Amino acid sequence: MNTTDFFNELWKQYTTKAPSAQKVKSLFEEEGNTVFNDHIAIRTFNDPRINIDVLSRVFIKMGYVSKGEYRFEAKKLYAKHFEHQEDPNAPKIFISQLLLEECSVQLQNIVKLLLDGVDQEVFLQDDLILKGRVWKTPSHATYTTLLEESEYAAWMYVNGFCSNHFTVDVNKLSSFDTLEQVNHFLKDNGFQMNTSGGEIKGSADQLLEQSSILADKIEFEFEEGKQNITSCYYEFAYRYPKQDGTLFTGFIANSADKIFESTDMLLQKS
Ligand code: OOG
Ligand code: NI
Repeated sequence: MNTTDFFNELWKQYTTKAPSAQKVKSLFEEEGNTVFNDHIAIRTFNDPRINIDVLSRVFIKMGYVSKGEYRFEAKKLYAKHFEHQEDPNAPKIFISQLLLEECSVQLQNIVKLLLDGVDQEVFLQDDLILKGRVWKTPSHATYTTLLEESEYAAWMYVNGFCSNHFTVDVNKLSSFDTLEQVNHFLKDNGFQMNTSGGEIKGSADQLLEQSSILADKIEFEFEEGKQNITSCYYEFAYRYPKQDGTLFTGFIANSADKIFESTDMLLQKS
């Protein structure tokens, strides 16, 4: 599969889980914009079978290189971002992993058993991140147990491998000059913003401003029956130039920490 097909397929799967993203993109297009994607993000556990090193392989093959690393103490997460070596228009890739050894033994056992139950060949495939949840049907009881300890773990348990968000490159929108204007437009159209840490995370000083709408809620078939879960969300990023005049391409840990919460059910109003 070539790079374009890969990202198209990823977008297709993402928008089935996050129909709001498709709606927002269409609204921007109706205003005369062409929408470019700044980055995508993938979540995983740091089990050696599916850790960042494993999930990034497919991108390395496409010509991506590792550029930055980030640590989220409270959430027990570690992340890396990747950029394409030649193509500055290729979306950046942000991959995070839950540090299992810092979690409870109970959580570690849940994840280990889950992964042990999967045909191990699946983890070696290049299109793993297009496969969604590759383990057995989740139980709502286990979901609740995970949720008490880590929203990230619970989200991963039901959603599996995918792009949990795409990101509108606000610099390239023709009908908006600022992220504030974008947020205003989103709220006018009835979308709920992630307000954790403020509607806009980051600043011109930090060379990156970000906002996101809350993840869509979808009905999910657990072992015990149907329940709502959060799926994927849409992000908006505005980048500022560095001293050398080129745009900053990294991420800001403090902002990312709050962006993660876009999938937190507790932030949802209704
Ligand atoms: C990633 C959150 C961080 C950013 O742009 O800082 C992020 C996630 O929700 O998995 O995307
Ligand atoms: Ni992001």
